[in-house]
Amino acid sequence: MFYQEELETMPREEIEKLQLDRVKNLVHYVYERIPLYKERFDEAGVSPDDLQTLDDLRKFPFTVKQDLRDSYPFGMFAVPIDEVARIHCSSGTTGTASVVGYTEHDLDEWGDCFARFVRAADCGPGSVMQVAYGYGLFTGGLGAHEGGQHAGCAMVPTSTGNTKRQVRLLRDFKVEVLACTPSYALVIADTAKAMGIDKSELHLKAAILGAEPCSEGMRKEIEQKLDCQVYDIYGLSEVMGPGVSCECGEQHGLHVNEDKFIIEIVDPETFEPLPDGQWGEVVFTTLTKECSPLVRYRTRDISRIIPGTCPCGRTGRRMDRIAGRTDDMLIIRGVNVFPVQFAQVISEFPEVTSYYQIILTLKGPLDHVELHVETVMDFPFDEIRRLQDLKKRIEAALKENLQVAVDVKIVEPMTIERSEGKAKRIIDLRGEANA
Ligand code: DLL
Repeated sequence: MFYQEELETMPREEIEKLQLDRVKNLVHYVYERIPLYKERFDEAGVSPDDLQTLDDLRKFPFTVKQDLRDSYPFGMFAVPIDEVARIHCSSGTTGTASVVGYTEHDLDEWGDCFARFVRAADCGPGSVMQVAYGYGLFTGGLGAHEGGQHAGCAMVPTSTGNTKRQVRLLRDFKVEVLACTPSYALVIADTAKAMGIDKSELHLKAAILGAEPCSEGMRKEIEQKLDCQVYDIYGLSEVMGPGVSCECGEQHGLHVNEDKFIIEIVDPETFEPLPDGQWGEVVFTTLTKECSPLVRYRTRDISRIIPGTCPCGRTGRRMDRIAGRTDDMLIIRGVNVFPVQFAQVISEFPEVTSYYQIILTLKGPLDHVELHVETVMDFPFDEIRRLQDLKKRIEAALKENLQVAVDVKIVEPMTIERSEGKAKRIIDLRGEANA
């Protein structure tokens, strides 16, 4: 099902023509309205008039998170405050937050972006949609809410928390579409089971999950436990919020809303653009945003463009699921690994749950990595031999798949912290040892 079929299935040449028209306007718009861009373009020796083809965008400098922080709070707003309808902040836990503003028009476009994927999940008028992302400065709650509303759903704004009530409402309201983080979806599924509510009592068709990585194993587990299809949705506050891209029913890559964003993949070290198919850092340029437009924003997320077209008919190119963030990458004895790769390995072991934590410490000059995994309820935790055997097998699988030596610690069921929002997977204690 489409929401804006003409835009979603627009032939490539037309999308590119639309992008070119819009990006030409954008570079003039930001040059005239945002001092930082004027300064940066002048420094780089480029003028808005230098943008004549889409490839010319490469001549323009990148924007990074620090630019937003340095402009705190409203230095990068392109409109006066009386035109701002809403303000969100990034979820960053350290440093100054980056502040993002939206005009009424920006909010409307955001709702459209998300609504396309509610419809892609075959939900719309007649569907009840429960939003268990946090409502507030985080863009998940209100972003999904507006998206569902645009798609015509009856909205249930539960926000996070009170998980038993979430489960009861899912059942009683015959909710068809759930929006939350993958880790919270799992908590909801496990809570339903603990409450004795069988998945057959729920009416879920779709779960639109994002804001954090979800391994294929975790997706399957959620689909199986909630008996619905899981759609991976991506976005980030700086660029808009959820709905920059999302999967369709094919579950093979996330269609970028290319009428509203230009995606580039660049080499994370040289920042040179990479061809389709190659993994690198994702960079976005916003094409229609009025309040907080961005030129070539470096996201630090790692993905690639999946070559080829999608059988669903959507022509927006697909980005692959996020493999990690450049700042999340662990270098373990010289080998680069992303936390989500651990998740993929442990999902092969039915004896353990999807909850895990990576503890980083220093042993002398070297990084030491401990992976905590939790056994499922019916695993005989008292049988030392079985525990040791399991530990050995997981360690061997990690060694084989990721080429890294990891110390696996198996912990009792329900001891790893549950998350209602983004799960905290990495505990880095290396700084503390130095302090
Ligand atoms: O997490 C927006 C969002 C809300 C997206 C709800 C999807 C659903 P931030 O808090 O600014 O915004 O965090 C953005 O989260 O750069 C990625 O590293 C990560 N992220 C978001 N979606 C995904 C995803 C929201 N589907 C940062 N898979 C991004 C993996 C994701 N990582």
